[in-house]
Amino acid sequence: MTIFSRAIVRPPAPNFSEGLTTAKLGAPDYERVQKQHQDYCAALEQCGLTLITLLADPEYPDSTFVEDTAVLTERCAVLTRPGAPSRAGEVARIKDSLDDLYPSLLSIMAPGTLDGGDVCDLGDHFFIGISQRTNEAGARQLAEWLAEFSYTATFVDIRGEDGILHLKSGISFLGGKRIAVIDALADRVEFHGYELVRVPAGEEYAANCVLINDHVLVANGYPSFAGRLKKLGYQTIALDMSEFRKMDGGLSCLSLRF
Ligand code: CIR
Repeated sequence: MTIFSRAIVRPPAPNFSEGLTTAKLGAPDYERVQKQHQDYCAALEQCGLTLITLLADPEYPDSTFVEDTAVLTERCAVLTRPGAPSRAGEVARIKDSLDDLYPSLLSIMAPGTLDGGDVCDLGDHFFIGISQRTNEAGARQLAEWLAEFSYTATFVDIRGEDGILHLKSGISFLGGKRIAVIDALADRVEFHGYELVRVPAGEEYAANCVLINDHVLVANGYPSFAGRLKKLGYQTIALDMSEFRKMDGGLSCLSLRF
């Protein structure tokens, strides 16, 4: 299992509420979102990670969702090419931080688009979502880069799924052959051979959880799913995500773990 030691995070900027969203949950409160981000960072530290904290970047209101800008693995790092035009410039900003950490950075090139939220890393294998943000060319390019480093990949087309922005809005890796999955994706052939932990109906948002070393970060307020994880022996850390959710964000998108 991958052991993570560090994470990159970027606090939300004062104009966080100007980012993209489809959720009709009202505008996020800036003080609350700052507090939720601080709690998130504290949880990452509790998992044993050392944080690299970037400066808030008001030029890109969605830039706190750093996960979408890069795919970091043990053997390579790939800069993405986000599917939302308003987020394209975030990649050059994250590149500055990654240049020091990875000797050679790979890139997704036009016409490919790819958001890190569509990339589910299972160790030696990856699921790559084809979504509103990640197109087939982007998914193919990433799979080709990964293959050069002896990783395998499977595509999961989620374009027909309502209510999930990215693949990892609907699935999460839980170690070994185990993945958390929402009902809408549970019958996909791509997941045959995996042990599925079903996310109960009504708790779909909780599917975006994050396994980090000995802990799993889960969104607060989804008791059935949290109970299932505890029963399976996971140590969970529940975090209030209300303000990020208003901007379609989940737990995984707030950090790049490596
Ligand atoms: C966006 O629409 O791009 C942001 N408001 C939310 C991105 C969430 N990222 C993720 O789930 N990986």
